[in-house]
Amino acid sequence: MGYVCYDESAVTTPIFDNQYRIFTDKKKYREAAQACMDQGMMLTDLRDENVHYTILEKMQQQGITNENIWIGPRTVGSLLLTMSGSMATYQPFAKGEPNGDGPCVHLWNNYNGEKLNDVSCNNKYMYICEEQDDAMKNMVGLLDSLDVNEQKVKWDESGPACANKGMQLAKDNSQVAHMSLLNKLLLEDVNKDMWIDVRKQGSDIISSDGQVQSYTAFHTGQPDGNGDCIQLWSSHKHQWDDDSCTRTKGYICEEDI
Ligand SMILES: [Ca+2]
Ligand SMILES: [Ca+2]
Repeated sequence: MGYVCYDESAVTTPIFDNQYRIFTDKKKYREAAQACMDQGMMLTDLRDENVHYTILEKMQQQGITNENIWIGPRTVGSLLLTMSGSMATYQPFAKGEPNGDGPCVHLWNNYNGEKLNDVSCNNKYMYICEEQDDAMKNMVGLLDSLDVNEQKVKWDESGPACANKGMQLAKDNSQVAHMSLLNKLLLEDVNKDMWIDVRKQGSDIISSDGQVQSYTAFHTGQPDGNGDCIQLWSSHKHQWDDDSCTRTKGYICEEDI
């Protein structure tokens, strides 16, 4: 006897001609982000006040009140970035927020959803997905091209290990590339130090092909000069840290395009 499985608790509210959708099942941020992507959508950018207040109005019509709701943007260093890696242009944080208690951002029930708050991504909230625009589709493509390896190797060994898979060590030379790495680690729930294709050469930041790059994502207080290879530092939200190249860490490969 066959039957169809579906999650009855996942009530969805289509709004804006299906461009936005509110999901009322409560999930961790990464689970919510994955659920949106499984629908061909992405956690919403919440791009402006009009989108924000239309969502609040639709929720109220559905009797969804006093709820915390995940949106896509997360704090990265001092920036608030959308999942596709662009700057979040609309940031109606509550007074005193973001206070750094987590990188994930939600509509806050304390303010009837009118204000944003940063919290731990492990809280379980309802969430809002948005139909993917071109930047979101580009991000999905980047995520598919990345491969996270938890087996620990020295930095010098990480490039050849990727080459063995027909890939190369992942570059981190733009805000979008950086967000793709953070998204990948978050979606795969990996919180370990990771080598990437970034190192220091004198005062320059370079990749292994010798290309000097201007983009950096150092954690506050770094680089402090204790090594020439750059890791995504697990204890500091995977922002950059210079470290000894002979230490062993996981590594992220990308498709060699
Ligand atoms: Ca907070
Ligand atoms: Ca360091």
